[in-house]
Amino acid sequence: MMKRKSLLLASFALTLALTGCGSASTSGSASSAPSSAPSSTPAPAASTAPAQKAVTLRLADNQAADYPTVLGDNEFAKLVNERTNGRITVKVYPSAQLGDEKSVIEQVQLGAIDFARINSAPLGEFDKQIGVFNLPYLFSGSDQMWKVLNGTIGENLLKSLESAKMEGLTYYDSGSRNFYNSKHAVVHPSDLKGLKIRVQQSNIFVDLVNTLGGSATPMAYGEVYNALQTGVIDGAENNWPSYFSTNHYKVAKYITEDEHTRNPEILLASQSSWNKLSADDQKIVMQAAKDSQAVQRTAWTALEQKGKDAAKANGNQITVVTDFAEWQKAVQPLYDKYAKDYTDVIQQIRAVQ
Ligand code: GTR
Repeated sequence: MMKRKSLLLASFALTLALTGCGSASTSGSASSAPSSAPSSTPAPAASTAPAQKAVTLRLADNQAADYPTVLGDNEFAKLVNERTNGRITVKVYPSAQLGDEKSVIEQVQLGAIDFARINSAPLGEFDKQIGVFNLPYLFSGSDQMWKVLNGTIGENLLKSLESAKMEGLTYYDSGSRNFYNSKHAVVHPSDLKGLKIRVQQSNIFVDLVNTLGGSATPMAYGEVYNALQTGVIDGAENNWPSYFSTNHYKVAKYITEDEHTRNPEILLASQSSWNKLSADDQKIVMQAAKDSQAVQRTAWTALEQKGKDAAKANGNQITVVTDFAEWQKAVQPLYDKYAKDYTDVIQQIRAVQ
């Protein structure tokens, strides 16, 4: 009796798997949405196996359609499609169409969104280890950062996202972040005193601005332009491409190249969607993500220059920092508070030359 029952159950499960109706996920109700459910068909055994079902997976990005990260996403989608002979389609949704970053992370955790390109700053609220990127002046420069990101340390940090139900695929460039405002030039850290500065939804960034004497206001990216324009905030902080492409440079004309953080962008998958892919498809997707990095980085370098040129042409006042020591000293309280969580990884990062 028992035996018969378990046989029946086994054959039911097999039918589900073969028709693609089963769900390998244990974690989210939302994973049943047809557009986000990848095929869970096991690797077919030659001729008797049915063809694997075609699936469309969704990728969220909060940047505009022509922004470097979205160009990277598109390259990733193209490579996945080509390398699966059209079986897996990745549909890219730019411009925060699927929600702001915090809400996209939550949807990814539930399996309602399959892929996302997210900045590492808000991700740090969900996965403590990845939060190491929020420490100011962590890297000595762009080249050193890329050695770290594309080496073992970077790979381990991508892996750490598994503890937050995500699968890190690759990094995209995000340059360095700088303060800008509509009031006056910021030459020294103390010039930030009294300025109301928008930050990402990240506690350490709140601490950063408050430590420097400003008043931090966490806010979703899409709301910043209006808040600057109406004077709800005095300033914000971001890299050159974002300052330019959002038109913040038109309403906050004082920018200081203090380069306080380098928060890489991360292309990631929902663990629930990931687990439904066959091992072969996981390999294809992972490699496509890594291969898409080059396109993103080339577009990045071009837009950094374009952004600077546009700010100059607009008559913006650009303060170039030559003495980073005073900025590093000013942010020391953040190390006193947070570095103990990251002692080993900070040491490893700094050892990379
Ligand atoms: C950008 C990043 C976005 C978002 C934004 C922000 O540099 O690409 O994903 O995090 O910063 O400041 O909210």
